[in-house]
Amino acid sequence: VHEKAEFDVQGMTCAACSNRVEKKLNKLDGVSHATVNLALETATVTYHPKVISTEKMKEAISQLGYKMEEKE
Ligand code: 9UX
Repeated sequence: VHEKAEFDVQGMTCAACSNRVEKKLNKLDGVSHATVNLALETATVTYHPKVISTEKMKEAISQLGYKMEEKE
């Protein structure tokens, strides 16, 4: 079963940034689909919660130099 998470992403200033974040999220095991909106500074991720946690996603993105926080 898929779950959907929405995040605020800080630090993206151009389209290459948002592409980088989007590609990284899509490469993670357990992520089925991720989209990043540069203008809104958001990421929407559909994932398998038994395979990956939102914590792991945040870690992966912080390694790229962006800050990602889950929306409530
Ligand atoms: Mo664009 Mo993002 O030149 O780090 S790729 S600002």
